[in-house]
Amino acid sequence: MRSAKDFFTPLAVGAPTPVREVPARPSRMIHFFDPSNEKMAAKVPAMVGVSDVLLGNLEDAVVADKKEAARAGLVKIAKEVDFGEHTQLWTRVNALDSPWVLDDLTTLVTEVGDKLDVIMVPKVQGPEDIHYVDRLLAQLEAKGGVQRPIMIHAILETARGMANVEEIAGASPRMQGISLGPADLAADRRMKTTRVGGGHPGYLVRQDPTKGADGSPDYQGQRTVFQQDLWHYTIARMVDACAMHGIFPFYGPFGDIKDTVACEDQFRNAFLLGCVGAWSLHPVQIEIAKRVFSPSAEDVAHARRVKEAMPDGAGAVMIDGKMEDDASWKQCMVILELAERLSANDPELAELYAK
Ligand code: 1VU
Ligand code: MG
Repeated sequence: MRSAKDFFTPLAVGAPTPVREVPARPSRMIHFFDPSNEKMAAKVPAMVGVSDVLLGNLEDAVVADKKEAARAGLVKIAKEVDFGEHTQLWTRVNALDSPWVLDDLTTLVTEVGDKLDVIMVPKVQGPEDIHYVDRLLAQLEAKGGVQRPIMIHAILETARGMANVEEIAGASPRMQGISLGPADLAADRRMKTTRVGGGHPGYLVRQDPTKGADGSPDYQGQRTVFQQDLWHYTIARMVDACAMHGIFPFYGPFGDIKDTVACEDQFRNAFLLGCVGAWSLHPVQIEIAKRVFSPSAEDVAHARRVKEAMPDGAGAVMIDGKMEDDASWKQCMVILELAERLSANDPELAELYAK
């Protein structure tokens, strides 16, 4: 890690100065599209203003003989589409050990660097991966005359990356956030699942047996089972690492596109634990993420009541039979800040929260 003294010094002469605070732009959904898929690419202009983030994916899900078409397609889209004030353009480049990533970074940064907000780097193993991309981006930004620093988003999808998550989060002032990549992580950990995110019916706890007529446990009797969350530990640890370094945590993909109910549950668990958004793989998931990662009108109204009752956030008051104090006031401020940030971009939410 660089010394504190030179942490914010550009890593190449002529590169833009790194930011001291990560831009907190609404990023409730990172919507993935394959720029080599003409149908998907054609839908991008209409998704501006609908999705907070549009991400041109170059990595997994794009087959090897489409890698160059995807890269070229993304350059074309970045040049031709006006993403406006409210939608960010991100990309996911190929993995650092792949033959494509150098061309991905070189082409994108020098040709459309000023249009790109964030570069998502997959399969990050440790801070050394971020240091490599950090220096390379600075060199390319200088070469391409890019005016503002492009941020880095790491995907947490290896056991080693997980073990190094705190160091990854703090590896560079370019770090914007981290996403949990449950499918690759499950494989790398040798978990015995075959899904892309979400729960598993086999991961459960079971109620104790009731007693039979003779007083002994009835092991074969009816017992309630509770499905547990496979991802709780991972998300919670990622959230702490991100919060500690002032960057943003995200849940990743939910592969069962038709199961919008379970997708909403997975997204909400992530939201409640501190994530700011999730990936959307299909247009149907954009609305789910928008709903889940925007605080509810009830929570916003409650937070306002607490703020009105304790304007300076000190002391203790009773509201609806519950004690509110400095700590619950701080939670309310988190909700209110998010509501204000989202309403600034979204008149419907502004109206909802004004009621
Ligand atoms: O109505 P049309 O035929 O004109 O269009 C289809 C389809 O092309 C379009 N569509 C999309 N448009 C923009 N962005 C998208 N992500 C997107 N997905 C589909 O919508 C219309 C209806 O589509 P559909 O319901 O018939 O769905 P398909 O069977 O065409 O596609 C489903 C999949 C899941 C294959 C598709 O949505 C997709 O490829 N999504 C992105 C997958 C991805 O990016 N995977 C990598 C990230 S996940 C990861 O790395 C770990 C597992
Ligand atoms: Mg992956």
